[in-house]
Amino acid sequence: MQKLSLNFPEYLKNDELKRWVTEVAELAQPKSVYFCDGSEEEYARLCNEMVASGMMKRLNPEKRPNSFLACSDPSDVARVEDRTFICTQQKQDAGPTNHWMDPTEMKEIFKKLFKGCMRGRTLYVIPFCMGPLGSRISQIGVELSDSPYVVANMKIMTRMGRKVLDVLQNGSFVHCLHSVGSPLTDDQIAGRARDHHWPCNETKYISHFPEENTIISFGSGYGGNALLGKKCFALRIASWMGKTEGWLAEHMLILGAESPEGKKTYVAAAFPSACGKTNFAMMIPPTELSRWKITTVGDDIAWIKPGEDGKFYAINPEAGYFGVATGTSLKTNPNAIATIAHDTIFTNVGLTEDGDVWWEGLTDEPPARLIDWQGHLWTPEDGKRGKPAAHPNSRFTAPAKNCPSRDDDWENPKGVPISAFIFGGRRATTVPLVTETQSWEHGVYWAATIGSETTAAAVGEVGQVRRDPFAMLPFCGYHMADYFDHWIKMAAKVKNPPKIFGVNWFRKDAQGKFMWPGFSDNVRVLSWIIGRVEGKAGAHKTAIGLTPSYRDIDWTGLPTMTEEKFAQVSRVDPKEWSKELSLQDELFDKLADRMPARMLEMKAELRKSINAL
Ligand code: O2Y
Ligand code: MN
Repeated sequence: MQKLSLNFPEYLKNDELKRWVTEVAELAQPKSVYFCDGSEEEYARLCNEMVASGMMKRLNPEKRPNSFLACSDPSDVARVEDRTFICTQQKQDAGPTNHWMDPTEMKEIFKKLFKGCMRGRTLYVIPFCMGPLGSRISQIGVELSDSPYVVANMKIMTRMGRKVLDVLQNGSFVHCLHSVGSPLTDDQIAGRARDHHWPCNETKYISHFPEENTIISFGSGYGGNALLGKKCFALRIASWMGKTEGWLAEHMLILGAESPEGKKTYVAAAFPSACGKTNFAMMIPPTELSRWKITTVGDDIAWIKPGEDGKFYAINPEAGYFGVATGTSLKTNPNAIATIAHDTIFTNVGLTEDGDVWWEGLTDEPPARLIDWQGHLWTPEDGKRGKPAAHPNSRFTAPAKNCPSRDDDWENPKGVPISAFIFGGRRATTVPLVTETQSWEHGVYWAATIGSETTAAAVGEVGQVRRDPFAMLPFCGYHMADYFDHWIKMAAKVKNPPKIFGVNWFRKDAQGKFMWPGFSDNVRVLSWIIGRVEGKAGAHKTAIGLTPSYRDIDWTGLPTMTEEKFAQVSRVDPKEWSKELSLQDELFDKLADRMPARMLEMKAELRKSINAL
C-alpha cells in the first residue's frame, strides 16, 4: 500500500485537525487529501468534475443558470432514522426515543468499516461554521468526507472554507467524519470501469457522540445523513451543547413580520415535517393584507441564546435551504421558486427535454415527456400509474442570500430578538386553529405534545397521532424528558419569556375538507399572535388556553371564512380533548423515568378543566 504524504496548507494552524486528518487518512486510505478553501472557483471546479464523472448534470444555463441535477441511488433517498444512533456513556442519557449504542462498541464498528473505505477517492477537508462567522452563537465544525456532492452542498448550506480556519486558529471544533463507504475497485482506479453515479453502501450508520462533540456517518451520500452540519450537528449535537451551556438548538423557522405601522416582530416556529414550514417562513400575505411584510431569517433550524438585555436572540445556523422540491410552486411558495431560479443543486427531480427541472406540483400540467429521477423516460401516463417524475423527498439546495424575502438581519451575528414561539402539527380534528398558552410551562406542555396524524404511507396506521415533541423527536441528542426540563428552566434565563402559541392549519370538516385556506392567509393568525404579544388583540378563555373571537382577526378579503366556519375551526370539543389527553399517556409513559413533575401537574390541570366543560 502506498503511503500518503500529507501537505497541510501553510494557513492551517490547528494541531488537532492535523492529527485527526492524518489518522483518518491512514485508516481510510484515500488517494489524496484536499483542503477546501470555499472559493467560487473551487465550487465551479468540483461541479465540473461531477458533471464529467456523471454524478451531476448541468442544467440549461438559459433556463437555470449555474444549476445542477444529481440523482441518487434509489436506496439512498432520505434520512435513515433507524440507523441513527446517539452514543452516550449511559444509555439512559440518550433516552427511550433514540437508538443507542455504547460509544466504544460503535467506534469498533467504524474502525472496521472505515478501513480502506475511501480507496481511490479524494478525502475532502471541509471546515465550516454554523451561523455567521464571529457570532457568539455560532459554532465551528470540520467535516471529512469522500463525497464532492457533500462539499458542494456544504458550500451552499454553511459558511465554508479557509475563512473558517482563520477564525478557528488552534481552537476546538466539532469532528464530523463521513464516507459514502464505496471504495473504488482496481478496475475503477485503472479507468477500466466507471464509478457508480451515486456511490453508497447498504450498511449505514449515522452516529453521534455528544460527550465528545463528534459525528461519524457511513454509507449514505444523501441529505441529513451526509451534510453533517444540518440535523446531526445543528440539532443533535447542538441540543446537547445547549442543555449543557444554557441555550436552545431548535427545529424551528425564524421569520420577521413587519406590521402596517412598520413595527418588526420576530417569531420562531416549530412544525413536524409536511406542515409547510418553508412556505410559512417565506409567506407572502394576500393582497388585502399586503401592508404586512414577512421576511425570512431561517426555514428549518434556530439557535437561541439569552441576551444581556433579558431577551432571547436567535440565529439561523445555516446559509442555505435544503428544501423539499415536490409540491413547491408559484402558488405554494413564490419566494422559494425565485430562490431556486439559479445557483441551485437539485436532487432527485425530473429533467425536462429543454434541460430544466420538474417535479409533481411545480405546474398544473406536467411536461409531455421528461427523464425521471431514476433516469427513465417518463410521461404523464407514468404519473397516473403512481410513478412520480421526482422522488417525494426530492430536494433543492439554494443559497439563502438568493431568497427575495430574506430579512435584512438574517446574518446579523447578534441574532434577532424572539417575541413569540409557535408550535404546530397536522391535526384533522381536536386542535383549534390558534391557541395562546397560559404560561411558559403550559407552552412547554403544548409543544411537548404536538404531533401529526399518520398517513397510510407514513406508518401504516391511518388517523393515529404520531407525537413529535417540539418537532424534535428525530433530532434531540438526549433524553426527551430532560429536554422538556431544560425548556422549563430556560424561562428563568430571560426577563419576560416569550408567549407560546399552538396552531393547526389542517383541521377538516365533516366532509373531510380543510377548513382553513392556509398559505398566505396564515398571516391573519400571525397578526393576531403579534397583537397578543403587544397586548393589543382580544382573546377569550377556553379549557385549553386563550383563543381569538371572530372579531379579533382581520378577515378583509376572505368572505368565505364566516363566523360559523371560524367557530368550527376553533372549536374545543370536550370529548375529543378527553381522548387527546388519554392518547398523550403513551408519550408520558414512555418518558416516565425522567418526566419533570411540572409536566404531570400541567396534564392534571388540563384534565380538570376539560372535565369541567
Ligand atoms: O431527508 C433528508 O435527508 C433531509 S430531512 C430535512 C431536510 C431539510 C429540512 N428538514 C428536514 C427534516 O426532516 O426535518
Ligand atoms: Mn427539518
